[in-house]
Amino acid sequence: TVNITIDGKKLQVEQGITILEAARQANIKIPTLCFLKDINEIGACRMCLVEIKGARALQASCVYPVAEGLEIYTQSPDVREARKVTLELILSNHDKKCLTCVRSKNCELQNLAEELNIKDIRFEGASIDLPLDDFSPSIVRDPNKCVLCKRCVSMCKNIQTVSVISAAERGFKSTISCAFDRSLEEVPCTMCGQCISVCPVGALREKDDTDKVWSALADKELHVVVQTAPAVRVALGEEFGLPIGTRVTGKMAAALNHLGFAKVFDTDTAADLTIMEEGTELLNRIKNGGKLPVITSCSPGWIKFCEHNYPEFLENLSSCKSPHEMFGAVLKTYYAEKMGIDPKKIFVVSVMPCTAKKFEAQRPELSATGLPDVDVVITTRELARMIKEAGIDFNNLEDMDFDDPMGNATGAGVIFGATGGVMEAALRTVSEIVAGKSFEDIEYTAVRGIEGIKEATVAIGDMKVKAAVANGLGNARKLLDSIKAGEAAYDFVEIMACPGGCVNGGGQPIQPSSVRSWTDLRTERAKAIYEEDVSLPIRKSHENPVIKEMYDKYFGEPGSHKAHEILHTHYAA
Ligand code: HC0
Ligand code: SF4
Repeated sequence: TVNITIDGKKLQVEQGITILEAARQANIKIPTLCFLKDINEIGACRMCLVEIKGARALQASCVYPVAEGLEIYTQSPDVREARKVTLELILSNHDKKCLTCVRSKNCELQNLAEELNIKDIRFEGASIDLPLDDFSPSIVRDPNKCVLCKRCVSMCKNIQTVSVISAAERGFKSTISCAFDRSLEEVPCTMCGQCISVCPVGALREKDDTDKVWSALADKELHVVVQTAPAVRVALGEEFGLPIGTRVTGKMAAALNHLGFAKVFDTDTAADLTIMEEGTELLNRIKNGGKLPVITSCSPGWIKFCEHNYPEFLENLSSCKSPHEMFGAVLKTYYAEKMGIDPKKIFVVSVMPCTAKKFEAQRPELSATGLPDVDVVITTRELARMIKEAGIDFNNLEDMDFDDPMGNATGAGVIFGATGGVMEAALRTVSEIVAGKSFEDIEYTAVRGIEGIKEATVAIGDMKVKAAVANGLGNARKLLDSIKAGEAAYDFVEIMACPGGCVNGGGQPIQPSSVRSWTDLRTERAKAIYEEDVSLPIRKSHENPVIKEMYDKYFGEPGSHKAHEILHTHYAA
């Protein structure tokens, strides 16, 4: 430890931490804008300046390490004035249309202006007037709101290793953009939306598709059904001020019911179906010398990353559609028949923690009936906006259940939302199918947690199945490179594009740096996912009565011809 003083307060702090962190431990708040722990620690924006006794100039506290005897001042007149000037300069050419900004009230710039008590902007900034990039089905970039913090650049480059956005220097017109001023639609963006999650302002946002949902709901001819992904229920509450990691499954179902959906279904049910199909596929490939490892195909950001960067692995992908796409296909076939509804009249809305799912839903490969399997995808954030727009008092809603006849999913379905969950759900089922008996010990903790790459060797009958799980595209890249180099070999690999899996998807509620730098959103939300797993009466996909009935009455066996026609697809290079 080292001894320092901050604003006269004597402190003993760990060596190696930054002044910002030391101040935080002492409950002294230093404002920041570009800083995001572990992702963007570059000291670029100069908001976090502090005065250090004996130092020649003010220093950026987010990158300045503590040292024995440092005397630090966070509120001296020089510091206060420097911060205000910096902020006013940023505000002077910012497109300040806060009233209609999607990030209003959740904007780090707006909050800073309030916290620093900015009453007037002393500088006349040249206003930037650059075109919006809204050609991507998932992501909208508004350069006029960009504060050049570079968090998105770092996320895309260092964490996701995609590197499609970077800083372009053009004097005062510096921007963050894609090479040659292309649209995100024209570069190998995976649509993961992780750049949105770290944007402090409204410069990056999802393509808002709520109007499409409202119009469908207003159309009396349509049977509008909704399904919700596993990870939405453990994050939606954050939009209504509930603590991170609060489960709101019942309130979410109630809110969707109030919004007027004919049926409220759970994507988890289709996750159970995916396990039946993917588990069967895995066993077949192992037995029949098929392509190994089988790699999961449910994360559309990962699929797109694979197509652009690792086309040699496309044959390894499971042929299963992702659960929500399977559900869409089931709703327009099995369910349509069962309920006597014309599939053309069924409108499927998916609520997903993911921006890439918007892109996925438009893929021509995902159509079992000639119609798109899923009609519209909205994110967790968009659902929250619809709930607010409808005037629903979310926090006081009485819990409701998902609707019959597709209502009950298992614990295996819900854990899909956290990294390692698809793997664990598959292992729960495959092990029992092979053994022909049921096991008590179903928690595969080796594949849980936020570590980037996890490995496990699992005995299944007399086989030893080698499994690996990667979350975040940078980790996926590492794993694939090691497989390519022959340094590692697996039978089954789970890849999720987002760090932590879907709980931390690019469509989830956005927490400011002041929260997410110090609280691990991935862990807190995943905890809630595993709580829900334990709370459910059935925790193995193959025991789900809804799924059993679907096979009995419609598909026959997992992997049947009919199952292949409806539930599987093929991503070609
Ligand atoms: Fe996921 Fe899914 S678990 S991708 O992470 O597999 O988005 O939550 O809905 O489809 O079920 C996201 C989450 C899903 C799908 C499921 C899978
Ligand atoms: Fe990069 Fe993902 Fe953002 Fe695309 S969506 S620019 S891949 S971080």
